Amino acid sequence: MRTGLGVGSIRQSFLENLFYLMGRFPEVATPHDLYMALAYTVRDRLLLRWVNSSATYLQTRARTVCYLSAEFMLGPQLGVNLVNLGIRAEVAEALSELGLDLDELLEREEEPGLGNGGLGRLAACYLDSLATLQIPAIGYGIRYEFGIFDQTIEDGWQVEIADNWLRLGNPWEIPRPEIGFEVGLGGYVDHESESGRFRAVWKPERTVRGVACDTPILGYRVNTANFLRLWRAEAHEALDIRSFNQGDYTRAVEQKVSSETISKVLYPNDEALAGKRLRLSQQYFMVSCTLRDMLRIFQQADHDVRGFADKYVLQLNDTHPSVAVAELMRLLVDVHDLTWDEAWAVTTKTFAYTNHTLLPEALERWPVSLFSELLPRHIEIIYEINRRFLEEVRKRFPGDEARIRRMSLIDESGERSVRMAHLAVVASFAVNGVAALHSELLRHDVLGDFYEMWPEKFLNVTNGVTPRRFLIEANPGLASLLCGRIGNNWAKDLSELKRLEPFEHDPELRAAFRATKLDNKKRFAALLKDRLGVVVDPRSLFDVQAKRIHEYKRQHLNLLHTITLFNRLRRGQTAGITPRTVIFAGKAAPGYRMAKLIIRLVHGVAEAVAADPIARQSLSVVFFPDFNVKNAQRLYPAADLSEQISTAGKEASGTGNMKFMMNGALTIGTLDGANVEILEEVGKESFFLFGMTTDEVKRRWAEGYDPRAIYRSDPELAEAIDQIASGVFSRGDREVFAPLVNELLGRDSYMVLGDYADYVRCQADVSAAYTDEERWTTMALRNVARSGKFSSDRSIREYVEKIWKVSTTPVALALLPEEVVEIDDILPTRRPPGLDPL
Ligand code: NBG
Repeated sequence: MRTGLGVGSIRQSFLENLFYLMGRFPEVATPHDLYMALAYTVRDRLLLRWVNSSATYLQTRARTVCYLSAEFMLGPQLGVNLVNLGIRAEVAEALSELGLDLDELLEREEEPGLGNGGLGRLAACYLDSLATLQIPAIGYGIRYEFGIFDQTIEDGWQVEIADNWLRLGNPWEIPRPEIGFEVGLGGYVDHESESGRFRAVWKPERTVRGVACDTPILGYRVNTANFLRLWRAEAHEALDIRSFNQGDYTRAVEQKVSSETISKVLYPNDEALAGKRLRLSQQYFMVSCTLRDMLRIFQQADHDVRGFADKYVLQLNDTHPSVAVAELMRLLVDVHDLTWDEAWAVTTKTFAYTNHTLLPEALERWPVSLFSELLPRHIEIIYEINRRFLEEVRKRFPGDEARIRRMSLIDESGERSVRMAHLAVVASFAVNGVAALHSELLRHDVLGDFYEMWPEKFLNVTNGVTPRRFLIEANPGLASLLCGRIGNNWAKDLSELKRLEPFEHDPELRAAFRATKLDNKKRFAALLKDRLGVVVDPRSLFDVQAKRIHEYKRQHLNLLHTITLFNRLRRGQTAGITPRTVIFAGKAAPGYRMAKLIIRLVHGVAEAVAADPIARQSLSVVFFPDFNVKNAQRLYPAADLSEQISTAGKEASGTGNMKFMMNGALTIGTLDGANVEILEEVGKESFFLFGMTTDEVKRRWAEGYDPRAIYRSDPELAEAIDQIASGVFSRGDREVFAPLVNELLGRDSYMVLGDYADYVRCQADVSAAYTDEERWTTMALRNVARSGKFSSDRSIREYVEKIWKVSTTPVALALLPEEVVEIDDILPTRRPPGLDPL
């Protein structure tokens, strides 16, 4: 049978799919054919669960979470689906009976990298947890034809390669060509009066069609399969026949191409996006399709849209989808004929907003001119929301015009712009940060005025990550060690990992734990050798910084320490230095010059260290290119030390820190983001803490921070910076790193020099601890045992309780494929005939 979970049934399905879907027989099949046949085999089993989930949701009319996000960094699907279905061993056996190797097929998968970093990966972890916790949910986003670029390195510089992830087809996706919406852009608004009632009619200049592409998302060992619905842009018609008839074929083709451009490419972050018309078009495109799809599904059972917020809660993942506020108002007022007040009541019960950044330059703003040109009706709506909102502010705080200017949805200083975060806060019933410290800073700094006005709206939900992908799939060695000791309940309830603590001193466990880590390190070392030709010592301390390259994350602070070690080794000051492999991984935004320079410097330092016969005995520096989900799964399990060294107050949460911790790495970090909570869980003895606190950072700025004075007073620091400036790491070229040196000695916006001395001090503690194998083992074990809080299951439970108020809706496999033919079986009897399915 096509959905059976036994070895025989899997083997049979695999061969059938190879034959019927790929048109191959085993002897001539390519590795890609084999991968596809296997993916379809697994997908068949997901579909059974998906159909049953949809049926259950329809029947129970379940309240549903819609997670709206411009990014979902899903990563490869085959492996996690095997883990979640619980058939990895069966599949491996079925394949081996055919002479095939599961691991080789897993390697073939191109990952959907539809995100930049933490924010997009968080959305993917949350989908996994929502399904695992059996919560009815839909993820909504954009199906970018090109996701985040692939990174290669040439002469130490990052070179971006287009991520053509769909080239070989995507077996996980089910296109739904009949679920689609025309999305308007540009044009003007007619104001008509219809039997005494004012009515705005938007006459868009052009329309683009958004078509649904669905990916099933299965929970861990449950029957719940939710889905991610991504919108793909299509030209309105294949070709504009009128232009064609007039002989202007090229114009017709151009229009088709420009419409389809909307979902063409994911924007890399950290670039100046404010003026990018295409980016705003993407955001609106995603939002309009999503809201209309939700209304469509809603109206299958209910006719009064005033009840919309009872059926749905819509979580805004950062401000990227926040134009949804204006779009929902437009749909309710202009299309569904609600009054403004009725529509606003629905809107403010529907939305909740998560903020993911404190960096002022990352808070989205759109020039009013661009906004009005692209979305003329929406700017009117935003002005009206603003007018009513500011009236309320004036009532609460009479005479405080400075406050009005600060809080307005429109920034009037300089070029007028729409403040998307303010729009999101005003319309949402809940606003949350992503770690305790971050939420606190939102309340008192970034959104302080709003907190004063509506303290009850503000809350915290600390981020989490899915242990299914980042522990079970990524680190099978550690996972099976854990199962041997404490059973396997932790996979669903990660707080159970603390049951490991009573065994902390058990020599057998400790030895096995160390052996697993060494094994992972050896495997990673082999990968480095294979890919980069670099040889590293698996017994050395694997000191890893893996995340987007950004000045606030301070990869250059790590480099200054590395250079310091290099200099000490060359001088023969070897006392207390433990052999180390310093590993960097991460992408720089293509337009972010300083970040690219930092990558160049990593390579320069790596080269200098490798060339030095003394230093290279105890130090090596590696840049591991193309950090994506697949590579991340290889790297976390091999790490001993996790670098979380952002300037305090800059990193909203971090989630890599949690993935490292789960895999038994110790953190060296500042009191920033979720590091604060990691420290709270593991205690000072199992965490390497250094650096200024948020308050100290503020105070130092206020006192007049002077990086040059620090440079002058610290000879080792001065030596390192002088070497960078004088070409030691650039084969004598004194120009190339000048911008970096000038920034550090000039403004030093992220206080790299201010934290240098304490960081170097702390790294010496790390070396000492690593030399003491028993001490290190205790610390590392404790990190694993206390990582339970950082499961995304815990985060999702908090969202459910504090914000979403949705219920668990278990799914039974009541419908088996042959019965599904009777479509009536899965439809609620109340449902009028002829309506679209979910
Ligand atoms: C990022 C933060 C991280 C955080 C993730 C997920 C953005 C805008 N923010 O610290 O920088 O872990 O969001 O919340 O990408």
